[in-house]
Amino acid sequence: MLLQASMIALAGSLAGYCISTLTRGAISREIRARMTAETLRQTAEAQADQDMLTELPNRRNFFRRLRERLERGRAGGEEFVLGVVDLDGFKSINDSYGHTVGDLLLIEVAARLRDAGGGNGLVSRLGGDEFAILIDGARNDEQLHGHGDTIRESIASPYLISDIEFSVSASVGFVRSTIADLDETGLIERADFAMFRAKANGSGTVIFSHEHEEDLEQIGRVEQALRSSDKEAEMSVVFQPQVDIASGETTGFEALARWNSPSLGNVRPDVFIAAAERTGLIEEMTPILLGKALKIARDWPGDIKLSFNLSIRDIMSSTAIDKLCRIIEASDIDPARLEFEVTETLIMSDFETARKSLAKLQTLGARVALDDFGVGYANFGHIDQLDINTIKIDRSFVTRLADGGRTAKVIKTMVDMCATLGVGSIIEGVETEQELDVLQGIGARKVQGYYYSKPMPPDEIPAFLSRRFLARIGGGPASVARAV
Ligand code: G
Ligand code: G
Ligand code: MN
Repeated sequence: MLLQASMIALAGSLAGYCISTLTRGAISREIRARMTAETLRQTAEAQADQDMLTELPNRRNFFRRLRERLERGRAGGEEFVLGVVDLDGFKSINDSYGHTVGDLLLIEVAARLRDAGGGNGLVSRLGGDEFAILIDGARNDEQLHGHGDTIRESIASPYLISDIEFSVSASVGFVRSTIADLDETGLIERADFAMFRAKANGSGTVIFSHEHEEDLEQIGRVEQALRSSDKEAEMSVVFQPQVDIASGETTGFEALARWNSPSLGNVRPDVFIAAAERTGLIEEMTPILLGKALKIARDWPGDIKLSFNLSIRDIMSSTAIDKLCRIIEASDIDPARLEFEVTETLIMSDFETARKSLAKLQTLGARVALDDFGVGYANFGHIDQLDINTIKIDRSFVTRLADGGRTAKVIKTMVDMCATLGVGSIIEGVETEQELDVLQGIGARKVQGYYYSKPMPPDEIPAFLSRRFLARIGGGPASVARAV
């Protein structure tokens, strides 16, 4: 199934490439004429309040009108609803068919939004593929969901551009002007937040609520504490073993970040890592965490490897990746013992930059792993294009083993495919003996999960390694030599 899916993905991108090359010529001629007129208009409109591409009111204009509406509201005027509409899947059309097609699509989206926005709705372009609407008057949840559906349906019907059919979908976030006493930035932020929620859970339309306000406050507290944190003192790394199922031997550990904040206590890693990415503080954090992990791993037996997670910002800037390379070089660790984990989603945001950064790590001798494989694109083509060394099969597969079905076969297909490609595989999230038995049965190689150990502090590692060694050889004096 997976094989088939990845072949379809490959064939799809190939076909897309051919079509886009053929049509690009025709489209660019069409657009060139448009451009000449456009250039003339641009000068005239440079100071104007209009978005030049879609001819909708632009961001600046929208913010001004929003401010006016808020002031009127405060003076006892009518309440209103702010909506933010963001396209899903626009970037991939832009990337594979060119910006010309992207531009034509945006023009059409704008026209549809103008119609669907409703008679009294002011529609504007905030930038990129993000639009805003202002709807006068009070609306209940049901009405807003209905309005969101109308907008999304109008955007979702196919687009015909130079005889090719395209489709995109949209996510919508609404916020009522009465939610709190906010300025225009605060209100847009909340509509954006609702829109991102809609995008993340695939629900289409989300209305900003008081619970969302609490989430925002929590996020604000984490970001604030992170800004003023002493990362060197407050952050640490714990380690989870990776085990070879056949021999039962620990082959390495994955480093996982922990943050004990003096004001917030222990903050969940997914929460503070997301906050660090949003605020850009990850650029300061990753070198500190990597430094700590390397220093600890230096004391391990020479055959034990270290895996380390990287974020999007770590590999999207050459300054950031160069800094990490220097830290690796300055450590006493053989880079061949290091593996850096990145996710596919992260790589796809800018494939070429990601490829260059990962190649820098590999030039040093380090390895690269694709983390959480199978939940995102699951494109086996990426393994080749990026020269990936290891695939980490997402733990959701092991979780689904209990349901029976074909999950075991899907895992086996992935493991076998990795073996054929000469790529390592690690199955994540193994929690029970039963799961381990199934995995052993299908010829899985390496696993990671609570069954062997939860992430542990560094001082527990020597005892863990010697215990596992004793278990393997059945105890005895020889094992003591290995116990560090
Ligand atoms: O430990 P766990 O709850 O520990 O980790 C949650 C998430 O945070 C995982 O997706 C993991 O990949 C990520 N993560 C853990 N440590 C780090 C780190 O040092 N850097 C980055 N970028 N991500 C990390
Ligand atoms: O995204 P990444 O694979 O880096 O995430 C590692 C995360 O998985 C960490 O949060 C770690 O604590 C968690 N984890 C590791 N083993 C298991 C397991 O067996 N079960 C569950 N539920 N989580 C696990
Ligand atoms: Mn990981």
